[in-house]
Amino acid sequence: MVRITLVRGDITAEHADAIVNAANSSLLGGGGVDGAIHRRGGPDILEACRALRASHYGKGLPTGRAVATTAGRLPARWVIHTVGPVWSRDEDRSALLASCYRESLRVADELGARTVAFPAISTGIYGWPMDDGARIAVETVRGAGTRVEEVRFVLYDERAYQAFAEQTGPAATG
Ligand code: AR6
Repeated sequence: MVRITLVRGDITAEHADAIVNAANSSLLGGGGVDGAIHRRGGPDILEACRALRASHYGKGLPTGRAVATTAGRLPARWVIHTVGPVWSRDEDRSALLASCYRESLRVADELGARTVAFPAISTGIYGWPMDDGARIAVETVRGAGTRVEEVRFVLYDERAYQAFAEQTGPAATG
């Protein structure tokens, strides 16, 4: 079964086989973790994203899907870009958020990645409530049936870390 660990920090510093980017469907970068990944990873990532747009995703990468590129200058080998749903008060989009985690792990399996680092997808600019985002993340990874050995949730602040720790229990924390 996949081992889940929690760390507090900046995902661009992670030495994992793959790190996951909370992207948008344009794949052309943005703010938040997406901005940080492109900034620190350098132009090769954007170039790879542009190539993917041209070959496969002219209309954008659909919400809930995932796709991999080089990690450029980052310490990881690959960046897996996934598009989280914008949180909605009126509509339950949980299945799409779960799909981001599941699809990212499916791509990681295709790549042969053993360690994968995730941010708390959709919980920043896209407005998803942190506790619920943490619950969906942990439940989905536990149920994913992946060959990935370790999933590391890299949480940017104490509030996010505590929300995930609530879901995993003490086994995942340092
Ligand atoms: N490392 C780890 N976590 C981070 C980092 C970092 N360097 N920076 C932010 N976070 P967000 P979203 C946390 O907004 O909500 C972009 O413009 C942050 O505190 O990055 O999925 C995209 O292009 C939050 O808990 O992603 C999209 O347009 C979590 O990462 C849109 O934002 C996700 O916050 C996606 O919004």
